[in-house]
Amino acid sequence: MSETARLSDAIERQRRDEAAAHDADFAHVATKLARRGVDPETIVARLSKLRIAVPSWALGAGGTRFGRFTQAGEPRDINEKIADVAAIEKLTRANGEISLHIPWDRTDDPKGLRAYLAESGIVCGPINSNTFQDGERPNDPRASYRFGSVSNVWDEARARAVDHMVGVVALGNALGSQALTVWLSDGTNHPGQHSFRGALDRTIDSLAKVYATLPDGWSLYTEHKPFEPAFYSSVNFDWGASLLIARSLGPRARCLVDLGHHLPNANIEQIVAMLVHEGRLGGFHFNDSKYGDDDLTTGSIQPYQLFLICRELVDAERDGAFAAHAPDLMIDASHNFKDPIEDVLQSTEAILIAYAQAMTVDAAKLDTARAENDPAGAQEALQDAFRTDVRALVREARRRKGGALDPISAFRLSGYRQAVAHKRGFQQATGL
Ligand SMILES: [Mn+2]
Repeated sequence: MSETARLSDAIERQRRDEAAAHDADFAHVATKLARRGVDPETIVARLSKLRIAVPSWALGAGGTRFGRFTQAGEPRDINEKIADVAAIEKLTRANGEISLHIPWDRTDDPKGLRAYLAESGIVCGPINSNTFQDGERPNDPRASYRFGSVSNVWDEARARAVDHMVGVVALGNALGSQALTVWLSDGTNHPGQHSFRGALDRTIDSLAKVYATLPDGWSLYTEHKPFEPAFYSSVNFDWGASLLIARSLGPRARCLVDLGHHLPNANIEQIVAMLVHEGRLGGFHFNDSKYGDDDLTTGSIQPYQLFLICRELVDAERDGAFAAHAPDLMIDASHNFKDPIEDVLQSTEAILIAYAQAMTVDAAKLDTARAENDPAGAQEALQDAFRTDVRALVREARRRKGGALDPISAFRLSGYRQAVAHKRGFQQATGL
């Protein structure tokens, strides 16, 4: 039996066996929400339109600088990565998009890759340019990214980084993508190493050259991060720097929020609200963290923070703030112990649940509490929604689109991993 047939079979079996329990759960939550004046059908309809991109680099096991443990059946090339995304999409009906990373996913045959994407029912989401992993260039040290890429004081390194990004835009365009995500490792380890203002100027100047080549309909996302790999200063270190860069480039430059790219206790939902306010929220890299850029499963550590972020999105959508550009939703995680597909399924489920919960907030109650300066009332409105078990709404949205009621158990039931492990063995994909 093919892997696709295995998945279909497991999805069907599960839908049959769990139909009665699901129907009862759905009726229960629908009744509860009706009492709050919330229409469950509106939520199901909205959930069924959400699309969460899977990063190509999250389909193999991640690792740390202390080592990496390969798992059986990891994808060996870009086609096998796309096959895994298609499997995830079959289960969830919410992940029909892949985010590529160049050069990890470099191809000499963009036409063939585009055809394979189309055949697999997967679209090419925002594409990432990597200007942080070139190693040394013994014959051309001034073109190395060792001391930065677009912010480097040496012209050769900046030109090389700009050329790479322009090439990534061209490749992305050939594949049907509409956005370039720029995360820079540029920064310093030592006070005084470079001029903060000079580095910002050079960064804006370089990125302007990339921005000028963006095809129609494209966006450029700037992704901030406070530290790592630079441990004293990063050039694009927070949402303020990211917004400065985006504003300097033009209206199609927007800021991308990676949840793990903040100092501990940063109020990320407020950062999201500020970027919405400025019309510059480009998209998200969803993950979760305890200490730093931990890249853990979305919603596994701070589900309330995820809910509060989604509430800002629901609020912004209600106010028409996304008329010009709706943020791209992407997962950016790395898992050292879990099956990578199961991790993506869990992250997707967490985002859908948080989004559904955010939609169940009694908006009138919250508005009244704010108008009356009633913080306890505001908390009640939010936490009443956060504590509502909305999983049946998420399952119903998936059921109507032909997906699995419970993606992880259907995935396990299908034997997909064992089947691909038999073919792929223990080979490591490129990437993290
Ligand atoms: Mn990221």
